[in-house]
Amino acid sequence: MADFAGTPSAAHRRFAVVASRFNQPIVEKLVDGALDALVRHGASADDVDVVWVPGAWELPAAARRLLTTERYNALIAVGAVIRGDTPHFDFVAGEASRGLAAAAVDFDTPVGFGLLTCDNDEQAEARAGGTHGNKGWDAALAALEMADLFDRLDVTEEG
Ligand code: INI
Repeated sequence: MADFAGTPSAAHRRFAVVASRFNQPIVEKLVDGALDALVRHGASADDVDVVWVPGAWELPAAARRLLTTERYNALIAVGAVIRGDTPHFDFVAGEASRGLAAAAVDFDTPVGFGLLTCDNDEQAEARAGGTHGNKGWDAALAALEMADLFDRLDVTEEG
């Protein structure tokens, strides 16, 4: 029986953080968290790009555009969708989530999911470096582990 698991290592790998500007103060903290995770696991600044889009709705299209370049071992998507008085939240959060999942599967490349979908600002602050951690950091860690796992599985396929 073979057992496979990735270990988070950024060395000799390239990453892009794709971030949505809507609710920018919160999203900047998610970007900082993601970059901190990448650097702490061995990424060099030259191997990480940060790409900004207007809102979470635009994250999937940007992710797909980045993945077509084949420059990256993984992406980390970060953003913040905060519920308002209309059903708008459900459309933006739902399509952004679905689109990011589809991009990862369609391009066979990990996409860390650091998109906050919250009822209010307090919930978002708590998850952007507050009492519930930093979901940008968590998403980057998952992307690091998955990038390493995919490389290990590639070697197995070739062998
Ligand atoms: N985009 C977000 O990233 N978060 C939100 O909370 C949000 N709200 O509430 O509307 C939001 N809307 C903008 C949307 O993502 C698009 O940028 C816009 O519709 C233009 O295409």
